[in-house]
Amino acid sequence: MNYLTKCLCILVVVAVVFTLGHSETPATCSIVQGLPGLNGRDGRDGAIGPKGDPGERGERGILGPPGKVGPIGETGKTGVTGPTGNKGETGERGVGLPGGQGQKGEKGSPDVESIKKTMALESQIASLEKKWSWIKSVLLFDGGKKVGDKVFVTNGQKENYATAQNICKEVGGSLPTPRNEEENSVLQEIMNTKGGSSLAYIGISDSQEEGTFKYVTGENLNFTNWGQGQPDNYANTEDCVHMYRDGKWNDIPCSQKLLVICEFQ
Ligand code: MBG
Ligand code: CA
Repeated sequence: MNYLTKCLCILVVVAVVFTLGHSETPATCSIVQGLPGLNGRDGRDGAIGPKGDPGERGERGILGPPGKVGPIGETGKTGVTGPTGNKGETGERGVGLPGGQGQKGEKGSPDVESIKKTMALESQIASLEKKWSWIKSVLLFDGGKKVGDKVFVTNGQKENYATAQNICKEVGGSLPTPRNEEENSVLQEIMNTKGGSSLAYIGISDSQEEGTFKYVTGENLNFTNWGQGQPDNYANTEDCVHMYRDGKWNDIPCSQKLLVICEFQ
């Protein structure tokens, strides 16, 4: 149907409708065109089309549960040495061993004061030596006997060993200790000339240890002049030593009262 025809039909219809609305007689028309029918039902689905392009990637899902623990891996290689650690705390104070003896120092140069002191001491020593020499002369004048640097003197008393020892000590001497033949002879001489009939003690005993005779100084004997068969510790009572007229030695009881002879050195 062309455009013109369409317009014409529309006009006709409009006229008919208008006429029907104002006249009881239905109008007639040689060309009658029906009204358009109602819309038909939806057609059937078409055939499945070709697969479309993949859609855009969806958002990331929530984190799934952790998987099973895998097997232990191989031991890794030793890593590089790490940086040096911080300095540790100071340890407790140690106790050191005593150090060795140092080397001998160099000889110092004496100062004036030291020289003066030394000179004063030398002067004092010289003075004392002079005095000692004078005292020895007096001792000899009074019957003392000199041998080497020592002098034997008797006071003429007769005492037991302990008392005789104390008497000698109190005047700065000791009981006589003959250390060689010469000293023994000089002691023998003073005993025989100044002791009357009395024999004299020697500063030797084995009071500390039976059988071991020592000088009163505690020293071991470096010379002996025992008489025949002596010392015998007769009756187990003899710890002190005296001299016979012939200069030989014998052990006797310390309680015996004998001539006191002292030695000074
Ligand atoms: C004496 C001694 C004495 C003791 C005695 C033994 C005849 O000398 O003085 O000490 O040894 O002999 O017989
Ligand atoms: Ca004896």
